[in-house]
Amino acid sequence: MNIILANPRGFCAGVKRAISIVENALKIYKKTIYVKHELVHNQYVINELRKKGVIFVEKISQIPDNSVVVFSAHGVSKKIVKKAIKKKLIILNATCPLVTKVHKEVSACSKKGIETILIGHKGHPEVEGTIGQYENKNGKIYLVESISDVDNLTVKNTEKLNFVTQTTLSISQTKNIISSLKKKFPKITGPFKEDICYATTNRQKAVHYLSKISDIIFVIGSNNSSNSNRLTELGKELGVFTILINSFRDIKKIWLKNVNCIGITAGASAPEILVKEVVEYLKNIGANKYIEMIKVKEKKFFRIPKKLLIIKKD
Ligand code: 0CM
Ligand code: SF4
Repeated sequence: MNIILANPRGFCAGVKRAISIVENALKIYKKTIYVKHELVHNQYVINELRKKGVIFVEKISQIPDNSVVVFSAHGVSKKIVKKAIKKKLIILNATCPLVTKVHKEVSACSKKGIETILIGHKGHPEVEGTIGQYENKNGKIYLVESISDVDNLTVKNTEKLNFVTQTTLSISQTKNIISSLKKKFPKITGPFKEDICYATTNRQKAVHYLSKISDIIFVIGSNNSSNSNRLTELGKELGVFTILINSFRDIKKIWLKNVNCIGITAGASAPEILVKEVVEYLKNIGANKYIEMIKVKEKKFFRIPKKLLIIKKD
């Protein structure tokens, strides 16, 4: 059995920034750090931060007044920001800048009274945060998840309409939904392609390569992680037995019967340590040493807020 590691895989710039914000906040504020929602959708990351005293809450009302709150990488609605201000919370915003970009677009449309269509998954926190940027009572933001949602959609004014997308969607499915939107509403405006982020795009491309050589693909990630689920879905669509696993502990030996090549990738919120553990486990049960797929260097880096910078002394 050979092991092939996808590249790129794992942590993206937005996740690294979110984790640095919380870790630096722990050092600077020296008091309990509350995080609205899971900072990133990964059980291992959340458990590690819990061990350091971080408290994760779903509602702002669960946080004592004057505390420090971090908004998760997926972003929050304007209503949530107002609630946090009302409680006099110190706000540290770990929303990924690429999500904030979409927020700004929706907010601008809301101000101009341009109705907006969001392509995304109902109930996902990023979708809730993006919908929550549209505050104009005379207009609306509509959520579509599929082509049939587009078919059933009616808007107030087909002449003034914009679309945006969730950042972690399937590239191919989104392309098809956008085509049907453009067919139904020829005047619709929107991003050049979609708002799917660089990390999601690159990890999906890597799964395409991986699928050509793998008999099985392990996607390391948690089950509430949208981008990790999209990688799993893609592997399956490409005809490879693909499974989302939290860690090596989820692997069943029976899956590896008659397997020559094991492909491994990791979602944007899954740390490299989990990849290393999977590789070690597979080597222990007889796999050869791993081969890394041609490396694509991701250069994206997002700065953390200035007030959280820790100056290192020599
Ligand atoms: O959005 P998704 O569920 O993929 O979130 P994640 O925490 O797994 O990945 C990073 C992000 C964002 C936004
Ligand atoms: Fe940002 Fe994309 Fe990472 Fe989400 S997956 S945090 S949008 S870079």
